[in-house]
Amino acid sequence: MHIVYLGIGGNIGNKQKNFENVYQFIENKLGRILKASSIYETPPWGFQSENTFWNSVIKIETLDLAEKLLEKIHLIEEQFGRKRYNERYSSREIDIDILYFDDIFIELERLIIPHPRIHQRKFVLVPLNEIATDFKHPLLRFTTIEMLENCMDDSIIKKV
Ligand code: PH2
Ligand code: MG
Ligand code: MG
Repeated sequence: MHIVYLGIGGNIGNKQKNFENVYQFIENKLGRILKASSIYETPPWGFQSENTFWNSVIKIETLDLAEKLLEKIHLIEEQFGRKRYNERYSSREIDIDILYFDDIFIELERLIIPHPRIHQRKFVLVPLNEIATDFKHPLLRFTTIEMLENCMDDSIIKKV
């Protein structure tokens, strides 16, 4: 079994309904959810949009290897109506990002683990800190709480 932390986000469509459904999709297709953070309302990070995000972080166990997991994640995102565009960031119904996969390090063209921007984003660190405060980033060697305390992101993050 592999232990994986996933970041979940979405800022368009029916966020309430999408978040109600996405956990069941994850359990059916990816693996058992061991922990789930609260859901937070967060301002768009890195791009402009009128639509605020909902974000959460979960911990799952899975038998899949990372690339297989990513393929399955893309299928789930598509089922929520997600379209992929060329822009760097755009609004989306559901985005599922692999934050950590055990304590491995992968750098492929379309998949980098640990996710390269965990430490810059409060919308990841705040929910991650709820379920994995002492987890040590395998490359940066900082725990979640240490990264949160040093994070320059001034976004206002509040529980839904
Ligand atoms: N995801 C992004 C870019 N910006 N901002 C927030 N608040 N939440 C996100 O999930 C998010 C974002 C790229 O995936
Ligand atoms: Mg993302
Ligand atoms: Mg993504």
